[in-house]
Amino acid sequence: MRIGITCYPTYGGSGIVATELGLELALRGHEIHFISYAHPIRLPVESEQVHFHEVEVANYPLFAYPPYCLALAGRMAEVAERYELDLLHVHYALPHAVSALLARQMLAARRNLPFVTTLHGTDITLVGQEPSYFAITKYSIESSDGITTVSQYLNDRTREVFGIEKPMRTIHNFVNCELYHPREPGTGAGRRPRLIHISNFRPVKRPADCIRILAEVSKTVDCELWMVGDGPERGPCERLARELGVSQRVEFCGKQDHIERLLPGASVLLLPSEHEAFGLAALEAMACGVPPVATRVGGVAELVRDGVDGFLEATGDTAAQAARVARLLTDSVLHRRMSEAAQLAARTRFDSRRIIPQYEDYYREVIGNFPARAGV
Ligand code: GMT
Repeated sequence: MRIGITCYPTYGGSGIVATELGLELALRGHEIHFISYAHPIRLPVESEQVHFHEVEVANYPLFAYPPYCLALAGRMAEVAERYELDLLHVHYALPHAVSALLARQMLAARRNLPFVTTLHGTDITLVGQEPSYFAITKYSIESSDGITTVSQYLNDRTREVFGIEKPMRTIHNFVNCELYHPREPGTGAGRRPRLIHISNFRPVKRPADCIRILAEVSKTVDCELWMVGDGPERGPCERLARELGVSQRVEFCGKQDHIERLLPGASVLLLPSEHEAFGLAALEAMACGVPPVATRVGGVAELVRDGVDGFLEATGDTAAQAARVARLLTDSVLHRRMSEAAQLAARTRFDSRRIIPQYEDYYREVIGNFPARAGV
């Protein structure tokens, strides 16, 4: 198939999933065209089956806001026609599904261009519920030829909040277990255990809770914390670390391209989010044998089985999360058991080799169901 993929190219779960999906599909012989305003971060510069088409957004003094949505629609239509795309797959509803809808209409007389929208989380739980975006989010979802959600939780929530009656397919996020795996036994031995948090440091991720957890755990266990990523909460986290007297134990690593190299060096992943449609960072950690201590929100429980391959606690209950972390750091038998269970879950339930065919099947279904053009 020839597939156009649109996503946010910056750091964030939806862009990462879209990029990894495109790369995996290319490995399986499909021709992939990324269409976005910048090169997605995890996309290699050169790759035979993968192409990147930049969207240029011309500005004009009259525009208070350059109309990216329109420039994207025009580029989608142009790329679809030139490269004879079979389908567009957009990640994150706004504005991508609206642009895809326009592109499909622009080409309607000349070519079929069905589009699939994958809902990732905040497009439904936060942004889509803003009064100014609610109706257009609902319309763009209802107009999609196929809709997927990254968890059953998000599927149910979308139905509930937007009253969507069309079928939506749940396809869980995935991880490439050949790339994400534990490191050789013995490496890193002798240094103090490390906690790790990976996010875009938005308020919804509650990264400051990681600092509180570290402060609590380090009262009894000598440990450190790596904070990977960047965003608006980073400054407040740095200040809190100073206030709580743990700044010597925290490393703010900034944005990192090779998470798979950092994760295996950690003992526990912290995911204290307020909302989480899935929790991709937890899955990547599990594949590396790093048990997550996460919050019991959204779709996280579809991934982390409490007490089996990680722990789930209430949002904001940093004392309970710290107690779980301390136990994992001091009980090596428990840690080994959870680490092995986490790897097994990643391999048997969420490996890309299991999940990617679900997208391929769905694309075929959507293309097959797309109404034929009049006279064709
Ligand atoms: O907040 C982010 O990291 C980006 C965000 C998004 O909405 O694009 O991530 C979402 O998509 C990820 C990939 O599908 C999911 O693993 C995250 O759970 C989800 N984030 C939230 O729901 C807050």
